[in-house]
Amino acid sequence: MTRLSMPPLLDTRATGRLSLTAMAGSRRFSDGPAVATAGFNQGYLGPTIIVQNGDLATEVTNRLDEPVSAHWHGLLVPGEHDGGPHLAIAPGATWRPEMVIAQDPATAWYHTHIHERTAAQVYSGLAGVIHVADGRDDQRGLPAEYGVDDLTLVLQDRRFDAAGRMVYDPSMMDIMHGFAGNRMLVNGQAGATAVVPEGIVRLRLLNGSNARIYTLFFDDTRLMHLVATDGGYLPAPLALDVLRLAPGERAEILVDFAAGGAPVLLSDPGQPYGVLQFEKDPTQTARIMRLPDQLDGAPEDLSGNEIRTRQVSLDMGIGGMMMGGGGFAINGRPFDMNRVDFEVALGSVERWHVRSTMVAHPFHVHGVRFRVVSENGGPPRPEDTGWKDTVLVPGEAEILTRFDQPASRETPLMFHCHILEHEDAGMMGQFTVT
Ligand SMILES: [Cu+2]
Repeated sequence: MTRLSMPPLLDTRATGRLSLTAMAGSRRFSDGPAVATAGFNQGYLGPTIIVQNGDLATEVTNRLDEPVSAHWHGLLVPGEHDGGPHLAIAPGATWRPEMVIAQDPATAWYHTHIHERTAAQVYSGLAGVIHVADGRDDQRGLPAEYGVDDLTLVLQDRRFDAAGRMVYDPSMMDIMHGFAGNRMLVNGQAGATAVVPEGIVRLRLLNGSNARIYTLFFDDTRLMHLVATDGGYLPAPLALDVLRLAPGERAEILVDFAAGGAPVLLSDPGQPYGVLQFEKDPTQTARIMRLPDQLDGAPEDLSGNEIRTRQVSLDMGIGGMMMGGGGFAINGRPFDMNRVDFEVALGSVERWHVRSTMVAHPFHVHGVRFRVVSENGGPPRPEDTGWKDTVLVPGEAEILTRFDQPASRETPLMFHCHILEHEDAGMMGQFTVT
């Protein structure tokens, strides 16, 4: 049995400083030959960064031979610190945003975001997890010991060829559907087992896949108690037997391992496949033995405060094709670095009506957290009832958000499909906040 390991911790709380270096690596996944990879501060993926509210003096150095960026997906920071495609770091250069963190505790993440290169670069390993912590999880009754009862799990499917080599060679069909793998990696490891104490364990799940949507469940039907969505805690744990997680989304769940055997986390109830095997360590006493009754207060209800409604059509195929480009577009227009699509008033609340074409697209907005007010005309799924920054739009969804982070024409904020092949092909737009 190979024990699943966590990404190394990079705790910024004592220093207020964050230093990352994008670098090339080489890695063998299970028994295959070594392949070229990339990572932050290591050869594949990056450390788990812990931040708290306050100043964060950041430097990101690029030691690769092509431009990369560091987008903080889920951090509420202005456009000039967001790390989107306008903030490319040239080979050999260092980017130094003086950031201020001011938000509720959450599981966020970071990844490169260079237009037309995001899919390949993230696939190669340029991604990692961020914990925004406020030091109050003991009071909430939440497990918080990293790698012991608080596991960070980066879910990524990867494609391996017959020789066991990890490959990224998207065909036209792969771009249409998003690039899917034939093997699951968790924290960059294939076939590893997560060892847990016999009690309540917190799983911070990140869907860091390019395109795969997971519908997670346990083989022994044990429940997953959702405690946090992308942007923060729910008011109270929400018991789920299945949990859907689209690319870019995070979910924090509590799982009770006190009773029963060694469960397997699976995906897709119709055609199940294994995501992660668990094993209990009976010598380890769990710190938390019961679920908390309450977490933080209810997320703010923004309804009635919106000053305008916008339509966002996620176009592909015929609809997008008529407007030129490869058919991938938003509101008929493929992404253009030099075009600002929306101008939003700083501090205002807007309702965005988002519509998917052809397939369900995961929709992400930078620099905000939003509430989902409806999905296909009905109430949102349980997974979408908290603060979100990415939501899977099966047909249509309405979101409400307040725009509190400024963004200029030089460094606007992005909104896009988080199927990375779609994003790179043009299903992205940008907005200013002034
Ligand atoms: Cu898409």
